[in-house]
Amino acid sequence: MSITSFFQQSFGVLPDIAVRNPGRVNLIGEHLDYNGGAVLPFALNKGIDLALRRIDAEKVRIRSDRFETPAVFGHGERPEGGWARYAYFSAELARELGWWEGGLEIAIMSDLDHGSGLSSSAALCVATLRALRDQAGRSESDVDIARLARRVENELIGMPCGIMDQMAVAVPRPGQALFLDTRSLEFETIPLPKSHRFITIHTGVYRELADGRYKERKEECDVAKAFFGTDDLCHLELEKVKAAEGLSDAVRRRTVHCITEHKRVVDAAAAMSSADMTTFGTLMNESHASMRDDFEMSVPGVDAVVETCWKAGALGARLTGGGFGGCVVALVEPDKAEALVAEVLSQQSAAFVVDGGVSA
Ligand code: GAF
Repeated sequence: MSITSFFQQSFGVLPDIAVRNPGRVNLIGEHLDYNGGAVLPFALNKGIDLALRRIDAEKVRIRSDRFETPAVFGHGERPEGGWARYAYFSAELARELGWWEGGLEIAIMSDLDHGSGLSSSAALCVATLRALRDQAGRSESDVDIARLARRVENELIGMPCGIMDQMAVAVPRPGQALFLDTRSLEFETIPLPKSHRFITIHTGVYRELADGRYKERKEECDVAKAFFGTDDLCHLELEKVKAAEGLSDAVRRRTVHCITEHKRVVDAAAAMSSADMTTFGTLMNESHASMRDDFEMSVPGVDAVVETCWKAGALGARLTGGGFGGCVVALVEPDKAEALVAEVLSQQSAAFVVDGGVSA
């Protein structure tokens, strides 16, 4: 069913506007987007469709094809849970900015599983803001939209994330990677190579405690920032960090990850631009080791999937996203893809493929 038909089925009229927004997978550069580093996510073919219409009643009514019960909010509410609050808070921020008044009907269709680590929440915030921007005929850029979507997460949802996910779902087209400097928001888009496939596999390890542990890592990075007197851990000198006295071992290792991971991202973007996918894969593997040992954001179930990918002939495989569960992304030659997937699924009964990695 199209999003327009779903809207009509839900609310009995046609929408004013409909938009589609992709999800993302990060290829390399984890937990760098609040530490001054570069990241390299790509936009998926899967995503969120959203349609909306302005109404007179001062209500925001939201329907999703994923949930039976519609959500209805008045203005100024602070819902503490639930999928619909991402769209609601984004709409409320846009209302405070003067983009619309009255009420809204919003319909959402998604082929991104919520909680699968493909940035469904960033995609929902960006889609809502984009639809409201376009409907109001405003001139904010996609980068402005990404900044606002991050404000929704930080200020209204209470998730202290960086800006990678919002930029990754707002800027590149599906099949493009985004080489992003998270300090300046300067970016370059790089087409994914046609010669290889990036396969995204959910490990079956769900990230129930992820938000708490994400915050814990962020706080450790804040300790390092205070210690070194900088907001930018990624550009510190490695030797200076290793030799610094008075820093706890854990905080030192978090900082080491930021420095080495940032360099890997820069090298990986260069490798992808020059079609050197062997080097790219090696950097992915080194990234996983750094996330496992220095940033300590992996868990045994994730390591097991990554190791199975390595054994099954992946050029590279690593945890992707916020960590403590979620997805693994593997780089493979197309003729090895099927066997790799079969091997992972036979070893890990809870794992499943979320994106088969059709090249650009
Ligand atoms: C989550 C966050 F939302 C991002 O900002 C980023 O920090 C990522 O984890 C880790 O790289 O997706």
